[in-house]
Amino acid sequence: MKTIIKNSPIILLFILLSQTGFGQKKMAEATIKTSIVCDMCKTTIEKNLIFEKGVKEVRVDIEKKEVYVRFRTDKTSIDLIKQALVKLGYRADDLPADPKAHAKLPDCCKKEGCGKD
Ligand SMILES: [Cu+2]
Repeated sequence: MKTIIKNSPIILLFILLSQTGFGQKKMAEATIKTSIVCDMCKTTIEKNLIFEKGVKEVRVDIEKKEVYVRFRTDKTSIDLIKQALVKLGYRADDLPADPKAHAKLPDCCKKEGCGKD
């Protein structure tokens, strides 16, 4: 009995933490409009964005010009992911591509507004 009373604040704390979702992997997903046109763009984004902290899944739809991401909300945010996309040289919703990063893209990705609009 003594130990139960002694431990009860800890048990209570655990119940409280589990209810507030502390320590749980909170996932979110988002679709970002971007400025891709070719397979190279798709590869660049998929290969790089997946290494961003907290990003669990990246899918690029060339036809729709969209990037789908699934990520942990305790590790990153949609804004950080958009910034990462901008730094890769692509537009992310209303954020324009980083000009320096865009200049470094493969030639095919600089044509016809690929990387721009
Ligand atoms: Cu491209």
